[in-house]
Amino acid sequence: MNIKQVDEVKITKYILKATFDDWMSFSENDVVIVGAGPSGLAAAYYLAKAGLKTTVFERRLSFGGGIGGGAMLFHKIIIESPADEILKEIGVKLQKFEDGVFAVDSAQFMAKLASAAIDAGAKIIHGVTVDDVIFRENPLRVTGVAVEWTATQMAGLHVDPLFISAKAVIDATGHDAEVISVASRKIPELGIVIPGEKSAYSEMAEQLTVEQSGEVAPGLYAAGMAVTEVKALPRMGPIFGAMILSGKKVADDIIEKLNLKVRNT
Ligand code: 48F
Repeated sequence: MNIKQVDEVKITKYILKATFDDWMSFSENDVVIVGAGPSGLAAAYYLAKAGLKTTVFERRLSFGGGIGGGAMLFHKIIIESPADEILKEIGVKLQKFEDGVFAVDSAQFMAKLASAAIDAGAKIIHGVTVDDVIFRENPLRVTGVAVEWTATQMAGLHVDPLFISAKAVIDATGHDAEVISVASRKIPELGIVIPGEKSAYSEMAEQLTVEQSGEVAPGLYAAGMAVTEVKALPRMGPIFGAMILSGKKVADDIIEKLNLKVRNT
């Protein structure tokens, strides 16, 4: 077998060219999603499938957020209907316990969900932290995010970020609702109040989290556990149906809004 010979400098040049082609493209987006956990990946899957230019920025060098840790590091989590339909669609194996309640393997769940989002056309960038938003007045709205290398932040270096535009920004950062928090603090005119999530009450939390997922200020949306933080909802623990359905609900809201805008212009 003859392996193609590529010298080191060519490797460097090809990586830089391919990377900067991508960064040039995704500096402007239909939707930016912050966080590649279950809600962010589900939103990315449906938005990309609808043909919207979708970029996900993920702080860590992996996918899945809280999926990977399973339940107290046990490698299974619970899914309830109707989210099982989505999992079937993307090829996740379900172990049925009772009507509408299933256990899934956390590794397969996060791999299949990430792969479904990427195959649908979403771009996922690892190792990048969103630490602020961009906004415009008249009318007041969030119009994008500020991004920084996670490594730069961890090193505590004083480095200015780059800015990325989006018609819609989704906070899918989990319990801390990091993007909505920074927007509420730095742009008080948005009128966002963050009461914080309540203790566990799973059956109520699942329903309310999905229902209350959506726009929290013009251009800024909450999905997943960020919703419980912003809407003072209870937590639910290692049951993940609402995370997937929350991502889908936010994607559907954005698709409808952006399509309406196109029709009206
Ligand atoms: O925490 P996470 O999994 O959020 P989620 O989609 O799902 C929550 C569940 O995993 C679980 C639960 C369900 O019952 O309670 O906790 O709401 O994923 C959030 C992702 O966002 C990344 C973080 O590394 C994780 O992968 N993230 C957080 N803040 C930032 C970020 C940030 N500022 N910039 C980029 N990525």
